[in-house]
Amino acid sequence: MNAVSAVTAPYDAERVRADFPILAQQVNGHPLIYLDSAASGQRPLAVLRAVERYETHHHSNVHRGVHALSQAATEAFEGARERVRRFLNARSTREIVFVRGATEGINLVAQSLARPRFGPGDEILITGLEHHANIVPWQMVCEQSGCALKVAPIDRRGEVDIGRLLELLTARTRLVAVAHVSNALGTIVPVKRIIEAAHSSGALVLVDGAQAVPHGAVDVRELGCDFYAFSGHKLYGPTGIGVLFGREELLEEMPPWQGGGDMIRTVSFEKSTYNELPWKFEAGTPNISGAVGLAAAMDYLESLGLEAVAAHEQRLLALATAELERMPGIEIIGTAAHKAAVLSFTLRGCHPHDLGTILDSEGVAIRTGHHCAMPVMTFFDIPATARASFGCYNTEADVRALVTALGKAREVFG
Ligand code: C6P
Repeated sequence: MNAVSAVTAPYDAERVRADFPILAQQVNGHPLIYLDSAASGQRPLAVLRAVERYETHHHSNVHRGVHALSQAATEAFEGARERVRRFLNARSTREIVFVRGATEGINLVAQSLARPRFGPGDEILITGLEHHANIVPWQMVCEQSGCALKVAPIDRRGEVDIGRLLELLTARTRLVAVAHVSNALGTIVPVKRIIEAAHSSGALVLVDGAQAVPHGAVDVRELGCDFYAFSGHKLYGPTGIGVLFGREELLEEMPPWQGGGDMIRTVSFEKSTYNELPWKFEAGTPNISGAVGLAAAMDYLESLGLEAVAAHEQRLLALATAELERMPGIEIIGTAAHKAAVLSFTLRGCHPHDLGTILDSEGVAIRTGHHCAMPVMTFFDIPATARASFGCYNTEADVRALVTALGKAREVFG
């Protein structure tokens, strides 16, 4: 993920915003200021239209029929897979498994790779900033197989303690599972460095890319990761679709984790044989329109330019950070040197939920809570944070609206 580099053409966020019809509405009598893209991005017209076109003209089941519609649907679905392959620069579409989202992708690796192969004496290494989706599946595998879970700690800035991580990386470590970007803190984790260290110690690496793919180009070959999981809905695509990239040699050796239609080659009551990659891991009718929408979202984002979007978001993050740092009573949680477009904070004397409600009454949508990262909250000894997150459509005016609404909240609670 290359967060920022020089941008030539000026980025026109107002024009980008106009591509997102949902943003042109009033909430509680105010123009909607959507600062919750880390929870779910909104969809541009290009995505809405691609899904509508598919549903209106091409829908049928995939891989099954000889009739024209089934072939059109299969082409659309497999075309989307090729689009994802290009987006990630994977070697082959055999490495691109469609799943429901990052959560399902991680569970697939936990159940298909780790559960049958890992046992007592083996270790899985994660970090202290993981989302529950990159903690609980590994805890389940540990219960099922007898292997152990190790956690590399974070520091007060919200950065992974790489020194400790390297100490915890031993010959017993079979897999390192790490977020590329923390959803609760915004920290960009130096995953390439972690991957290199893990590989030289003989461990595989899964990267949870849910919060990284919207904020910079990801090249799985350049990274060298073994698995990379993300969700379509954080990338301005539909919900219920996501991707697990896996290196072909690894996926080839892994057993299917769900059985049913499409994942088989032959079935008899005595024995079934399995389909080729990637369909071996796609039991049942897939989310076809979701894949079509995801491909359209990738086209859209690349038309804006991932680097340009990332640079724009970095400007908004820097502006919002500077403004909030000036406000007495506000504490920013997560001050890593390299952050993506996430700003978590607390206001003294005000529960984040109350803060979220006040901001909502001003039309400003932020997320409050533990952000499915309870260990992060425990580490900072807080129950929750308020979190503003930025996407390609946010503007400096959105940051000013956030600051103004926070000013009102401070008048109430200050
Ligand atoms: N984070 C947030 O508001 P799913 O639910 O499968 O699409 O994504 C799960 C997930 C995995 N990893 C990271 C780093 C994430 O941020 C998320 C989802 C949302 O932060 C919802 S809790």
